[in-house]
Amino acid sequence: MRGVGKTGLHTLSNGGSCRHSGKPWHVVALFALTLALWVAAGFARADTPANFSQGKRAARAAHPPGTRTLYCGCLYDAGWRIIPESCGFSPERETVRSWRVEWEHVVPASKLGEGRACWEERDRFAQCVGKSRRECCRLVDPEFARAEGDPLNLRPAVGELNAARGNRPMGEVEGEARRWGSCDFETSRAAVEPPPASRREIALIHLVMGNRYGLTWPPDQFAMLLDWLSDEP
Ligand SMILES: [Ca+2]
Repeated sequence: MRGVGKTGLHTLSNGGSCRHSGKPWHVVALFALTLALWVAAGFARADTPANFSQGKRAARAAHPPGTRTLYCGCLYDAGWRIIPESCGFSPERETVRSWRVEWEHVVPASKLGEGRACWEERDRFAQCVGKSRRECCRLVDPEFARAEGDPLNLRPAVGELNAARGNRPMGEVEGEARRWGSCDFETSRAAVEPPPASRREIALIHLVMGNRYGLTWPPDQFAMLLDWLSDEP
């Protein structure tokens, strides 16, 4: 934004010379204002990630090593590798995803795609032949691409837990099974249950994303999100 101010001032300071060319001052001022707004709009666009790759870059900057993963509260090192002793995580089935930080869509990509032509009627788009629904939406629907890359919705997660979550909604799961060491993260066929410490943030993200991209929630899920919102942070 500093650049915008500079440009605006610079343009205004040139107003004097413009006056010599016969333009009334308010035309010059209006031009300067328009230019400043145009530059500001350019800055705003540059700051808003347009897709998932740009969004991940912004998310990495917002959650550097030293912060904790969303579902298990694990720390990670400068190489974005999970430090298991920091959270009591132990993999259920060790793979490369067990130890790496991934950028989890708190509101799943399938929810962002739901109801869009690119998601529901992929065969209407020539560019989408042979592509998945998600790939198709990235190609033909810039709003989907922005939603998929919105850093607000991206949080660091243990890759294995990201995989276990899939695209299921958040919910409350019967019992207190512990599949991953002492991680308080439960799954069922219908839902996943995040730890109490993350619920308020997760609820907020759902509500803001809903507002930003016109998403709606089934009444029982909406009631649960409101309930989580009133949880202590
Ligand atoms: Ca439970």
